[in-house]
Amino acid sequence: MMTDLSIVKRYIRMANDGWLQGWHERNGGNLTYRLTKEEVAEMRPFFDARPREWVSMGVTGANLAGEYFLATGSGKFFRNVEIDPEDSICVVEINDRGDSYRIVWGLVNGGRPTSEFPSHFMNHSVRVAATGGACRVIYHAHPANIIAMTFVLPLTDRDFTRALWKSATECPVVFPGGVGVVPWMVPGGADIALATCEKMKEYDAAVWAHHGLFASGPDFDITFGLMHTIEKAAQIWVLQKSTGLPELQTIQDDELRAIARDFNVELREEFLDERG
Ligand code: 2HA
Ligand code: ZN
Repeated sequence: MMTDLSIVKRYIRMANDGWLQGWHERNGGNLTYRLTKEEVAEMRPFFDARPREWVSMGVTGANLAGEYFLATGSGKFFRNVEIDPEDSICVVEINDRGDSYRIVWGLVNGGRPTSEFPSHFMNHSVRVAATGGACRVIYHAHPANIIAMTFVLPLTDRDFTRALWKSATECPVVFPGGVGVVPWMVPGGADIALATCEKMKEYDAAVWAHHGLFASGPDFDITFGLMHTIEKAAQIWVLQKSTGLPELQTIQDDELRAIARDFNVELREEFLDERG
């Protein structure tokens, strides 16, 4: 059956891993994966005999026409994905204009793909273009520490990137391009989708002020790992500030450059201060 397929198992595992991290209270967060042609062929025997109605998305991603996505359902809880995937997740097909979807499997008790599907869809479109087709995963979660940071740091890409890079030595290696920051906006609509897209043209992760984090990548490991690394760095930042003690030392900008040189990554130079 559908849930025996490797790709579906790995998708469910990622959703459950996020739940276990505490990033998905209630119906918080959403996960979409753009299927390969081979994966769609494997799935096709399990598709519903009659696909559901086409639903207009109000946004267009011409480069995603004819693609298929695994998606969490709107109002569904990550906590339930592993124990009841047929009720919690779905596969959707995109039409040949790239502006509508229809459910071809899953959400057996009714429902729609995630309320953030327009955001996910538009960001897949942007990331597919930015990565030459490599990007397949978009993941949105509500990790507490990165959200906490959005109350006390200026909401700029530079401030967040520097704070995170300096909180844990691996960070500049994992996200050398930095992270974008989207100001507080109403979730679920076209505005937050477009604002996030502007950031995701340049970054593979974007912070949503007072809300959460949006991350993208070529596969589940890399995307989950990016979310995990950013949130871990945010936790260290928050813990460090919470001691109330003055900061006696940190990683210097030239030390960030030294990491980049040895690990062969290119840091966004405009986020670094002048050479010392
Ligand atoms: O799915 O996380 O941003 C609920 C949300 C909306
Ligand atoms: Zn959210």
